[in-house]
Amino acid sequence: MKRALIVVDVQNDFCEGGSLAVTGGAEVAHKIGDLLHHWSQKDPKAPDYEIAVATRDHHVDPGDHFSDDPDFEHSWPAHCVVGTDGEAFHPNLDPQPFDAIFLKGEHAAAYSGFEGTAPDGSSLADWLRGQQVTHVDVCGIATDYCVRATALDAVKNGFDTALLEEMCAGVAPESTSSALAEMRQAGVTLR
Ligand code: VGL
Repeated sequence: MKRALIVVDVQNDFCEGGSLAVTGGAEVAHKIGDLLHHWSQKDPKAPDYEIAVATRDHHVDPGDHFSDDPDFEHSWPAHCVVGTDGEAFHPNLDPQPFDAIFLKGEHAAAYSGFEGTAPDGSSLADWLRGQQVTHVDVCGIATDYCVRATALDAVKNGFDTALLEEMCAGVAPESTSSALAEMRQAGVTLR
């Protein structure tokens, strides 16, 4: 058994003050930063991850994923545009000791971190398998969109998958509770 932490899209635009702010985003960034601090200090109380990776929304021109009149379900205000501060990790996510960072969504919507690629071109699934990872814990933003899609794809790719519910923030209460139910149904352990 080898466990990895997957930190999904903890970026400025998804936190308070960003263009697609999710309530509680900055607090989630702080909690994950705290976890990463203890983990990187090898604190015996920290979870036993052998690997930590992050995903980032990384848009250039994602077509109708962006809209001037967004419905906040299928279309969104412009966010996480490459080269802007909104695309950067939130400063509360400190430290950022990631073994790899997977970027997604340059020219189309990409909710799942499993659609992302590392700088060497490897996909998240192949990269994790290459590290002999069997178990993943998923956290980040947003519970009802990118976290949901990433956790569901983790299960589909054969990883034993848990969601760190307290380290996630959702766009809307209803879609967040249905996403939690769907993840549980798919075999994700909610922690
Ligand atoms: C996300 C909405 C639009 C997310 C990304 O990271 O969950 N949500 N794009």
